[in-house]
Parts: sequence; structure tokens; C-alpha cells
Amino acid sequence: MSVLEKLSSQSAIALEEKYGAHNYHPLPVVLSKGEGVYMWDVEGKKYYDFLSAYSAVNQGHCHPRIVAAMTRQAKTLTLTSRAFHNDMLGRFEAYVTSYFGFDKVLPMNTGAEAVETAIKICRKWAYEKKNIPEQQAKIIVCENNFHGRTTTIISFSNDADARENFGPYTPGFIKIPYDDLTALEKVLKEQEHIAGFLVEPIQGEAGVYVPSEGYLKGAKQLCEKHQVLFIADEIQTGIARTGEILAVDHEEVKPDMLILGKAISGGVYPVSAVLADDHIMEVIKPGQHGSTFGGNPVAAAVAMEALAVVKDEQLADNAQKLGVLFREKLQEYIEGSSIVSKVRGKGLLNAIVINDSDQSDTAWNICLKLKDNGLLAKPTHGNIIRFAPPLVMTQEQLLDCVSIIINTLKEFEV
Ligand code: IF1
Repeated sequence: MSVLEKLSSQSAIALEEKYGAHNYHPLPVVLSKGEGVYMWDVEGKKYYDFLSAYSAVNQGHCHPRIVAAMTRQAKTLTLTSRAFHNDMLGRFEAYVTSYFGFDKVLPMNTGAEAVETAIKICRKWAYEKKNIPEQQAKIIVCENNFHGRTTTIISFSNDADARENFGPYTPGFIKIPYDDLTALEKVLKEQEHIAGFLVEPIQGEAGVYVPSEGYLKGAKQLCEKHQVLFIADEIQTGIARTGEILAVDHEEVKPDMLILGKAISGGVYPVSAVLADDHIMEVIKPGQHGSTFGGNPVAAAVAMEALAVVKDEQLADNAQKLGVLFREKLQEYIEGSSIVSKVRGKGLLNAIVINDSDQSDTAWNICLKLKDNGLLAKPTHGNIIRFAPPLVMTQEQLLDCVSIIINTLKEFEV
């Protein structure tokens, strides 16, 4: 079969089933086009995207400015490796460090790679700057975290699917409850050789779990007091998603290390990055870390344009405003609902909790119905549905989506 031949949804799904590893369980929809807040399936049905590729497509699908930056660069120079300089990397590095207020950046490709990078820098900093004895550095992480899929990262996951039978696991991590400053303080006081605290400002995969006000600020202060690096994984929460450029901005916290991915490219190309100031980043010397594609000219061009779009189109303000409206409308509905027990979130990173056991398939069935009604969303952890549309949505479109969601939920009320 020619790769250019038009496929039905059914035959596209059959090909994946037969030839692809079964490491996902997608909603049965086959998409072939995207523009702004919309996606179309191969049969031409139009949907509102309410996932945004897990917050990678904050700027909307196929943003013309970002696509133009990519195609322009793709026709000029795509890859040199870091064996040579290229004329885009330095420009990107200057742009992104001034955008987020750090001295230096280390560019990678995927989110998990950036998390790995931060872990390596943190450990090296601990040995060389904090004089932690060799092999002893520990990093504190939170229960129910999601930071990616590498062997080291899944070593400190407590999700059975992510972890089981992938051992032996990487040591050197201490797990504490999320949103619990007392637990953090206890570990910092009682345990030796702590190098860093790695945290999601909002836990996405856990079900859009927003911590108590003051948690991030308090955690940063505790880290400072104990000379421990505060490492924020903003791969999902960053780039305007929660109503500020970074989720830590809500509490005016500056992390020691900032991890970005996903929407730093508007979802058109894999780009990730770790940002830190010189006294931390300087521990990395030539030959000690890198990647073939990290910091390539296409990535650099794409990321600069994607970040510029976020500012030019004031996407943080839009996410803030529409997020408040979304939760207000859903809350109104929930008051009289038996099927939904809660709406929570920040900006346009939201979730509803379905009033059923987390083993039930109600959330999945609701997502199938939402699909029929023209809106794509995905359940997380059984009974939670995440709602994260592109941030370029208008108020009118959002209200249209709220009606779709509410009308769909009504079909499930008992
Ligand atoms: C998948 C989840 C979301 C992330 C944070 C690092 C990474 C992610 C906070 C790794 C990635 C993605 C991966 C994606 C599903 C998605 C996800 F449900 F799995 F947890 F968004 F909530 N830190 N999250 O959220 O980035 O290496 O994937 O680029 O299909 O696994 P990556």
C-alpha cells in the first residue's frame, strides 16, 4: 500500500494494531489535519482539540508563524551536530535565557531527556559544589510524579505500569508526598547528602493536582535553607498553560533549574531545554553531556518563533481568563450533577473527576461520547478527564465547548 493513499480510520487503526508495538491505548479516532483549536479525522469530521498533545500545542495546531520558521530553516540547514557551531543556536540561547531570566540553557529534544539532563547536572553540582561524597547524592521527588519514561526516571515513579519489570532501578531518589511541606522539611533535616528537589508545579498525570497556595514558595525556601537545588519540571505546566508563562510565576518562585519541553516548540518539533544560572551550569564541561539533535538549527528557529507567538498573542492572559470561565461554568453544572464530583485546575490545565470508582470505564465512555459530539479529550487515572485546549481559543469557542461537554455529561447522569 502506498503511504500516500488515503486511509479509512478503520484501516489506519488496523495497520497500527498489526505493525506497531502496543504501548498505547488511543481513543479510536484517526486525525489527519489540524488548524488552531481544531483537528479533522480522515473522514473529514471536525473536532475541538481538548488535549493539545498533552499541552505541547499551546499555540494551536500548525501555527503559520511557527510552521514558516520551521520550513524556512529546514530549507537552509537542518543539522550539524554539536561538533560544529551553527548560526541559529546562539541566537536561540540568547533569546530563551532572556525570556526566562537565566544565565544559561542546555538544549535537548524530548522532555525525558531534559529531566535526565537536570538530574545529571544536579548530581554533578552536588559533588563539585556541595562536596557531597562520591555516589551519595540524593534527589527528593514526589509521590505520583510523572517526569518521563527513561529507566532512571521510572525508577522513582510509583505507577505500576510505568515501572514493573523494567528494573533494576536507579538508586538515589527519595519519595515524599506531594503538596506536603512538613514531609519535605523532615527529609531535608534528617537525611544527609540531599542534592535537589524535583517537582511538577501542578501534577498533570496524577490528575491535574494543584498544590496548596504557598507550597512552591515554601518548598523553594526550604531548599535554599538546606542548600538544595529546587528543580521545576514545567514540561507540561510551562509556556502559558496555567495562565502565567510558568506555573511557578503564580508564586513568584525562581527555580534553580527549570525544565521545559512540549510547547516550547508549539508541538511542531521535539525541543526541550534545561535552564540554570552560571554557578550551576558551569559544572558541565565539554564531553560530559549532549545529544546529536539537541540545539539543532531547526529546533532553534522553531522554539524562538513558538515562544515569540506566546508573548505576541498574549496566550498566558487568555489561558487565565478562559480558565476562570471554564471552571465557573463547569462548577455551576456540577452543583446539580451526580456524574461529576469536581472540577479543578489552573489556567487552561483542568480536569473533572467522574463520580465513579477509578476502575470503572465511565470516563472512557464519556470521552468516546465527547468524540462523537466533536470534542477530543482523554481520561487519566481511570476516573479523571483532563481538559487542556490550545491557548489560542476564543471565548466564543470555549463556550461552545462547554455546551458540548455539559450536554455530553447529561447523557450519563443517572
Ligand atoms: C506520553 C502523561 C502528560 C510530563 C512531565 C516530563 C515528561 C512529561 C511533567 C516527559 C510527559 C506526556 C508524555 C505522554 C503523555 C504525557 C502525560 F500522561 F503521561 F503524564 F502530559 F500528563 N515531565 N508527559 O508531563 O516528556 O519525554 O514525553 O517529551 O505519551 O507518555 P516526553
